[in-house]
Amino acid sequence: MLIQVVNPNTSASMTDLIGRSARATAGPGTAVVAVHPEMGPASIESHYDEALAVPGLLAGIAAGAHDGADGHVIACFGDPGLDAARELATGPVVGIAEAGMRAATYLGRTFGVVTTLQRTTGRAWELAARYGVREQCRTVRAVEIAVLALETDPAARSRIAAECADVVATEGCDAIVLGCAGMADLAAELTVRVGVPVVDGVAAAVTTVEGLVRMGLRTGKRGEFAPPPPKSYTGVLERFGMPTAAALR
Ligand code: 5HY
Repeated sequence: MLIQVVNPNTSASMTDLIGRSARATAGPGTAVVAVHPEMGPASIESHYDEALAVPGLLAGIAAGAHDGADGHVIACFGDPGLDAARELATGPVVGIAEAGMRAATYLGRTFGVVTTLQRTTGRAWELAARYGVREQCRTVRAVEIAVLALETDPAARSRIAAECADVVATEGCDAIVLGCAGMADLAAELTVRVGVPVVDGVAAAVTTVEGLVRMGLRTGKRGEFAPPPPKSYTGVLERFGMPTAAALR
C-alpha cells in the first residue's frame, strides 16, 4: 500500500519531520511518500495562508493519485482543501485535525487541543463542530509560537509541555490533540510527561487511511465527491480547469 502525506506549506524541513512521524506509524507493507507543493505559503497561520495553500495541495494530491497512491493525508491542522481533495482523489483522504480529534474521542470522554497561534483556534473549534466532536472538545489553547519556530525555538518543547499539563490540571481532559503537524515528533514524550494520551494527528491520519484502504474502502463518488466537472479556468490557475493528474502536474 502507498500513502501520500501532503504538507500543504512549502517548508521542506517540516515535510521531513512529518514524513518521519508517518513512517514510524505506518504498518508493514505500507510505503509513505511525504511531499509539499512548489508553490504556496512557507507556513499556514491564517485564513489567507490556508486559502492560498489549497491549489498547491490539490496539485500534489492529483500527482500522488496519478503515481498510484492508495490514500492521502492532508498534514495541516486546518484540514485545508479536504473536500476538494476528496473530489479529486479516488483513494481516501484524511486530514490530521479530523483524525486527531476522532482518535482522542476513543481515549476518553474529553480532550483539549494545543496549537500554535491564538488566531488559529477559531478554525479548530469550527472543525470540532463539523466533525461532531464539539462536545468532547473542552478547550483549544495556543502557545503563541509560530509554526516554523517550532523547529528553531529552544523553548518551544517545554512551552508546549507546560500548556498540555495545564490543560489536564485545569480542564481535567482525558486526552490532548496536538494542533500542528510541526508538533508530530512531540507526542510520545508528552504522553509520558503529561500523563494522558497526547495525539499526533499525522500518525492518527496515517493509521486511519491504512485502515480504510485495508477494508477496501474509497471516497464515495456518486454525489458530492464525484470528480469536479472540467471547465475553463483563466490566468495562473488555467491548468486547474482540467482537474486531472496530468494537467495539474
Ligand atoms: C499546520 N499550519 O499544521 C498548521 C498549524 C496551525 O503550516 N501546519 C501549518 O498553526 O494552524
